Amino acid sequence: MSNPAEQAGNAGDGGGFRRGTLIRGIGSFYTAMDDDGACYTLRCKKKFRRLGLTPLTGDTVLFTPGEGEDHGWIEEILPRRSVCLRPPVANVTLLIVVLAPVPEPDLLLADRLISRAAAQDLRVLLVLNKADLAPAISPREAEEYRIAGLDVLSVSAKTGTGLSELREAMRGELCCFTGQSGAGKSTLLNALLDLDLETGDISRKISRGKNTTRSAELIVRDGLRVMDTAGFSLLEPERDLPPEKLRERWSEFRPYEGRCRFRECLHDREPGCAVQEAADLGGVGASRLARYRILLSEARETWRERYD
Ligand SMILES: Nc1nc2c(ncn2[C@@H]2O[C@H](COP(=O)(O)OP(=O)(O)O)[C@@H](O)[C@H]2O)c(=O)[nH]1
Ligand SMILES: [Mg+2]
Ligand SMILES: [Zn+2]
Repeated sequence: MSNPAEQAGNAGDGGGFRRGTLIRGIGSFYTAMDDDGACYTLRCKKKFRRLGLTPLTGDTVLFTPGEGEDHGWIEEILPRRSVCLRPPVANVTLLIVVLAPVPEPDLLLADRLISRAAAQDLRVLLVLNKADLAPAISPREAEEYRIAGLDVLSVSAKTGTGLSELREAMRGELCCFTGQSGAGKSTLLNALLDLDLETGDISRKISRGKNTTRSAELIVRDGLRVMDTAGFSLLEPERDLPPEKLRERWSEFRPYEGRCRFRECLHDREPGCAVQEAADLGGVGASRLARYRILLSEARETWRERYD
């Protein structure tokens, strides 16, 4: 059996190594926080470059602390639970997709994000912010997401409605907020973690350049762990996704897989499609299925053009 400590060659007392989570990296310097909240400045041993390994914010590492003013050393990077490339962060367990009545929700973007999360085996929480104004999506749309296995939570960063439930849902997870610009992610983080992130349109315009180049930072506060990932909304097409893999990411299709007339059915209007039948009867969300088909045709196109 390979438990992480043994893998690092320091079974027993830990071989003198300490264990921590990387909360930021600037240049070749990293900051690790241990379980007691103490922070250490570390550098990365050369062997990691040989192994092609770059430490990421969110990594659990074993390290040797520095003495006095000196920095310490990252000795081992423990196996990752998940890896995101944009921004580069490790070990996120819960993706929080924020929607709001304004700007008008882009459910195709939401489903794209949910699809990426499913590929990484991340849980997704759908947060409907600005409940003080109006519901972000219709009850029917919310039900479709529940059928897809997502938790859906109505909140208002402005009035505080639903924030204690949101905190509960975040406890024990390494969370990453995502969603359209203007949905209220920064306002929510400020309310949840007592932060002072810039919000609103004007400050966003001014600070955009700065924010998009800054690396992700892990905020640990009040028992919550959240990636502060300004500029996370960019999504590039996945060039290495075979179109027939996409359906595996729609968990509500699962009970019907294998029941279509054609074994290779992609649930794209083929005759005798069990997923289409389920959608007609309400067992699968019809608008989720419609958006799946849009993303499927996109995946087919990207796949065709992948060597261009
Ligand atoms: N009415 C209302 N406005 C909100 C709420 N949350 C955020 N906002 C406003 O929505 C705008 C965008 O918020 P911001 O946090 O910058 O969005 P971000 O781009 O997702 O980080 C700001 O003007 C906020 O004051 C809310 O719960 N209710
Ligand atoms: Mg923001
Ligand atoms: Zn089918």
